Amino acid sequence: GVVRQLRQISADDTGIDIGFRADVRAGLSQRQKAIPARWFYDATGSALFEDITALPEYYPTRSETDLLTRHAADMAAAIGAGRAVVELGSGSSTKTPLLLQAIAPAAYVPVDISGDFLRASADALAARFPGLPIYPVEADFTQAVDLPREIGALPKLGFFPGSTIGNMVARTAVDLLRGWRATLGDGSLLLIGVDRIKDVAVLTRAYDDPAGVTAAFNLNLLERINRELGGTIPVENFTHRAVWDDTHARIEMHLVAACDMDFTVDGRGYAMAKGETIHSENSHKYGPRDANLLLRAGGWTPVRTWDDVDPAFALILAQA
Ligand code: AVJ
Repeated sequence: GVVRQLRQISADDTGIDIGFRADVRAGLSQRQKAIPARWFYDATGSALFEDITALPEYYPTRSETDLLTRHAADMAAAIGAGRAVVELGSGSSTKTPLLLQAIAPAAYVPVDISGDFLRASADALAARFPGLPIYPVEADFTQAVDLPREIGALPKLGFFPGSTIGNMVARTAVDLLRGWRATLGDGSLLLIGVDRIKDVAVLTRAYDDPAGVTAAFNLNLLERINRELGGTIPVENFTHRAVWDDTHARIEMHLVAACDMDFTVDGRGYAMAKGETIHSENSHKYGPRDANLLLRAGGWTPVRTWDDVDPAFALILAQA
């Protein structure tokens, strides 16, 4: 394949820096401190997430890969050939070859906030799929993304694997789905991965693994703040916590202060008391009706669901 020039659309380096700074400043000033999960993914965070996907306890990647492998022919029949596949938050694109191989697309557009990862994975895919035009776009997929003009006339398939939608509260998820409905246009399809509600012990282990990889992933957010925003956060005084919140049907990750402390970020002072937390991630889980309702609210009609049962995870195909 041919990798066309990398496009930076909604976010240049300065934009990302300004967004990070603003989110950290606002988030640390709240009563319940909170930082949006998208800031996990600097180079170190993206690499740590790849390590997470290889953990025996982190089932979503295995379950989803399984579904893509077992139902490839069925998915290909439902999706059809000749579409432009637009992958939202492509990361290292490990599941993408399975999809591309199955459906014979006309073009591939990986969209990711991390330019380095994007470049490396686009190059790897180009080698594997000769003749497939690849148009990488470096952008924050939660913002409006302009698609490359070259794929304008093609029917689109949005691909949003990994249950990344679960990072968003319902209102934000609906806004995002509606935005993609507008961007991808009439006649488009969306293939989206959603993690199911399941046994709390299975869920909790997936987000608090004994090897401590998820803890390192969570703590890297503080390291990143120190590195990029000149922070003085004593990272060694924080611990990782992952808990199931049944009311919201989500795993919450927090960074817990192990003692009273003061620190500065970007010249501003903050204080935390022992036991106080920074809420760093939500990972919502969905029953079948929950997921379908969310998609409908976002302007998409579910047409097919492929369910894995052990541990439960689903890929849903929806049409615009
Ligand atoms: C990339 C958002 C799907 O919520 O399961 C993994 C991120 N956080 N372990 C998830 C994550 C902790 C992951 N998503």
